[in-house]
Amino acid sequence: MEKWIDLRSDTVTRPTEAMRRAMAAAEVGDDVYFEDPTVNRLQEEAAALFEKEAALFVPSGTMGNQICVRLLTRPGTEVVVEERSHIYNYEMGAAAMLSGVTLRPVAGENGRLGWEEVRAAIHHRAPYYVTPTSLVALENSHNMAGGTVMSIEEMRTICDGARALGLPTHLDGARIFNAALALGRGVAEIARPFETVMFCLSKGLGAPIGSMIVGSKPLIDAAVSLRKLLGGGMRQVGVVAAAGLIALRESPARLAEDHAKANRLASGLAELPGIVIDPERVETNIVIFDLSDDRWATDQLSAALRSEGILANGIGPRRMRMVTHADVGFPQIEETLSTIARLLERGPDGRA
Ligand code: TLP
Repeated sequence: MEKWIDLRSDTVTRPTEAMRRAMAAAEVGDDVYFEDPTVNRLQEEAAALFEKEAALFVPSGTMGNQICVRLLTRPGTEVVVEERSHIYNYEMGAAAMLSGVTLRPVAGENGRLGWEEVRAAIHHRAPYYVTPTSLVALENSHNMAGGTVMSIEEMRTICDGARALGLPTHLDGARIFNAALALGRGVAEIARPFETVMFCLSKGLGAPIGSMIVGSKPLIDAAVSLRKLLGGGMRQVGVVAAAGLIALRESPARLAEDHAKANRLASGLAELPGIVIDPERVETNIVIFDLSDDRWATDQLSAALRSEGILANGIGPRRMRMVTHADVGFPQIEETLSTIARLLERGPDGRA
């Protein structure tokens, strides 16, 4: 039993017993010489599953995204992104530092972009003094929009439109398996129109560390050098990849449970006075809600929950995010709901 009910993110999961056993027994070699058999197997399986020519194991989603941005852009150009995307908000301005590009944020509807908005943000054959666009990057599922999912058709329309203008596309698919489940489609179909896709083994899939990028052989060959440049050449990293292999093979099958827990959490929250959430908008494992009771700010509710053994972060003065995952069960979801109900009734200063 976990001591905490930790709903801060699906990144907090501990490796399963099967993962720990596989890590202990992993066959390893020096991956900088491409000699780690476990890493090689993980990369081959990921490429096959995504129906791309090649895949590369990277330490984090951030590094994976940034390698792809660097691969597909040139300095002095612009990348079109959604305004609440991870690449834009949570990667420390890395695109500017590492690739010399600026980011052009476009407001989506619940994180979903349409080709019209994207097209309007693209500088194509613009006068010479306008920053040219070099890349369009999407995010699916969309984390900060509440785990929302763009349809295959929406993504394909954007990718086709971009390609017709000579532009490549990248998908931040940190939670692509959650998106695939919500869409009832395979990850390969989602990945098809994109030049590169990054996905995380260390979120809902439950591996302790690691992400993958997939794409064509020439792009992934170039990505190997960029990973080294960024300090991501990892030697006997088969000990980590072994857990990643289990995550890739076994974890997608249990994500439906995470979505069901998020659903239950959202519908329970919707019944509480002082909380605003539309449970219909919860499509995957992320639940975002607002506090309408002005006695409460998110930092107060976070602190009060922490003292009850529940961890959840604010993502704005009155907005909170809770993420379901393998280490939080249905009973803990019920406990979270009853604790929030009790706290809200009592008020932040302990008085009703
Ligand atoms: N997201 C983390 C935080 O950084 C916000 C989380 O707890 O959700 N793309 C997306 C869509 C992500 O949500 C994240 C991590 C990343 C990329 C970066 O992955 P890591 O943390 O492995 O660098």
